[in-house]
Amino acid sequence: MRFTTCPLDCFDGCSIAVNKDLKLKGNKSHPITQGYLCHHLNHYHTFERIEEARYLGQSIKINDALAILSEKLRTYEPSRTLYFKGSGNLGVMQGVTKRFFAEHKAVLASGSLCDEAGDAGISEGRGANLCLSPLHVKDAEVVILWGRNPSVTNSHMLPSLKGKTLIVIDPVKIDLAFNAALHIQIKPRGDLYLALLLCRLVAMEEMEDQTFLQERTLNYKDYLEFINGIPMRKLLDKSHVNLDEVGELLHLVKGKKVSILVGIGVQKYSFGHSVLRAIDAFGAMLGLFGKKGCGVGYLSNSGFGFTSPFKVNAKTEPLPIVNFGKYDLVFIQGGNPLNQMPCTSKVKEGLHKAKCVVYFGLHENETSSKADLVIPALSFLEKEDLKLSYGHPFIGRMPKLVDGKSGISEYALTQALLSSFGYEVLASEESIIEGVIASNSSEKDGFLISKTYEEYPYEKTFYTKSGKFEFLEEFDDDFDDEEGFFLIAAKQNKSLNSQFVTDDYLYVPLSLGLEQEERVRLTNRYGSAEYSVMPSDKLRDDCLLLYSGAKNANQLTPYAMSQEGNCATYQEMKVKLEKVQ
Ligand SMILES: Nc1nc2c(c(=O)[nH]1)N[C@H]1C(S)=C(S)[C@@H](COP(=O)(O)OP(=O)(O)OC[C@H]3O[C@@H](n4cnc5c(=O)[nH]c(N)nc54)[C@H](O)[C@@H]3O)O[C@H]1N2
Ligand SMILES: Nc1nc2c(c(=O)[nH]1)N[C@H]1C(S)=C(S)[C@@H](COP(=O)(O)OP(=O)(O)OC[C@H]3O[C@@H](n4cnc5c(=O)[nH]c(N)nc54)[C@H](O)[C@@H]3O)O[C@H]1N2
Ligand SMILES: [Mo]
Repeated sequence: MRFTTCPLDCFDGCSIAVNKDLKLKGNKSHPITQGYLCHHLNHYHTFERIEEARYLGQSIKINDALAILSEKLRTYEPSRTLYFKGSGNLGVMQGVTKRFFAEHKAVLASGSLCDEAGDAGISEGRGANLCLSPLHVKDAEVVILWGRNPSVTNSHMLPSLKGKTLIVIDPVKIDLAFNAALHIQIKPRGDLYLALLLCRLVAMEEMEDQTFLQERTLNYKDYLEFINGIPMRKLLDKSHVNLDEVGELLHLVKGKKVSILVGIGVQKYSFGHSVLRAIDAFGAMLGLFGKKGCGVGYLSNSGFGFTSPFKVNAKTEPLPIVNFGKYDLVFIQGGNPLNQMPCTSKVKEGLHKAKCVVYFGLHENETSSKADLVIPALSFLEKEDLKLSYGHPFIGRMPKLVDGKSGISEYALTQALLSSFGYEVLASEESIIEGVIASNSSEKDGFLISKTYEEYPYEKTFYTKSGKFEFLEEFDDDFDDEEGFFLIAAKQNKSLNSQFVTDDYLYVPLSLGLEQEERVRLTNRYGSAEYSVMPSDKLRDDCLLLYSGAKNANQLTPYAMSQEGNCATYQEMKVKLEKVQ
């Protein structure tokens, strides 16, 4: 039996036992994985891979693909070459390709389709974004799931939720809402206002942790003044909650060890950074940071404390709104922008205009089908890598376990390009990987763990300049809550974004009186598309839902990015619905 780590974009970063037939099993002795895996890994070998490289629709040898790539890189101006990386594989070594493109003076798409708006807010208040792992949450008495859906996106958190008082804040009645002591079915985009409302009430009820506020925070008085200036009516209307619910929430958390687990649901908006700062402020007023079983956890900065081996200086463009059409050569690695990026019509138009689109990935998808040059990647079992997880502090080795039949690793592709262009080549994979590990790890129960978590997160310090927690001082919200439905973007069990088994239904509230498979058209200023519907009793009457990876998931999402963090804002819009006759 040999061991590796899951490469997928997920909180869990599972430790996997692999037998000689390459069957994957959850590592029983790993404190997070506890012997079980998700649907994706249990069926990993059943998903079709790209077997051969191809150019203009014709199969070619991998070496010919590399020769064509080199030739294209020489043909087009480096300043008109774009490097774009998705999050299909979150291994540290995936970033190696950036080394070549930076050296070549190409433009790098930089920013996020995911969590960076929230991350920016957390970084402003706490100086660094650390995780609350399942081992930490195990010691909580109350857990608030705030725009996060662990039974789908973080199943290895579930054992730590057993027996806890659960509070769910989500516009959707997610599975865990059925086990919750309280479900606040909040209006989408209302979380900032709910968090400020909670802060107001904590102050009114004198529930603050005064010692924490005095010793560990910076500008609390100004913050109180700021929130007291916002009319109560506005806070209630914008979040669409009532005082009974909020009172119940405060009653449930009073004097308890509380972990607040926040997901990306709350921050898919222009002011996403402020939402996280407001939730953090609520946590700080209750004095939750740096203590056993307590805290506010989000998708953390997994690389915090480690040296990053592929840090480069390069010209960048904001990723969520990058205009592919401005470039001659577009190199896309580990992503499917034609399905996953916001505003599909813009992406389509841009990729159509670019002279040569290269797709470097594992599976066929919307983007590979439009690419001129397709280069198959090796799977995580076939190359050397290392995983730092955004949901727990364990470091996962990912040794090469088997030779790949086709495809090339990111390291080998980069090394080939660097030497073809006469640039300085890379150090060995082993030395890069060991260098990262050595920079910030220690051993715990036979596993490597980030040194940052030898104590409770923020136990000794915040990572801001002042060393203290800093409250938010303002926010900017000019969204026009026009007529129409909110369109929620969420994750589902059998897909990992557009990989594996996707679900194309548009979920609609029962109040619309639509039948399963009825066809409807959604329209807004960004686009229009048709869907088959699936009625659901889990939605608010003002919400529709499409899962990540659904066909046409991004026809209506904004060509825009967040105020901070260069992040996509998938839910900063509303849609109109009409039946298709
Ligand atoms: N099985 C599976 N696991 C995954 C993924 C996957 O595709 N499939 N994707 C991975 C990735 S890339 C990520 S980033 C993480 C994301 O992990 P999560 O953040 O847990 O995932 P989401 O489903 O995007 O959002 C969580 C919840 O936010 C709610 N929500 C939407 N809008 C709002 C709002 O305005 N306010 C509030 N309070 N809630 C809102 C949704 O209804 C949803 O239940 O999961 C990772 N894990
Ligand atoms: N409408 C809507 N849009 C969304 C979201 C949503 O919830 N709703 N979620 C957003 C979020 S949170 C995220 S993180 C993004 C994700 O968006 P993407 O980063 O585009 O993720 P995937 O759809 O998983 O596509 C990843 C691709 O990586 C390739 N791949 C896998 N492993 C490897 C490897 O080892 N090497 C290489 N070279 N390629 C590999 C696979 O072929 C796969 O097609 O989408 C965002 N877009
Ligand atoms: Mo994500």
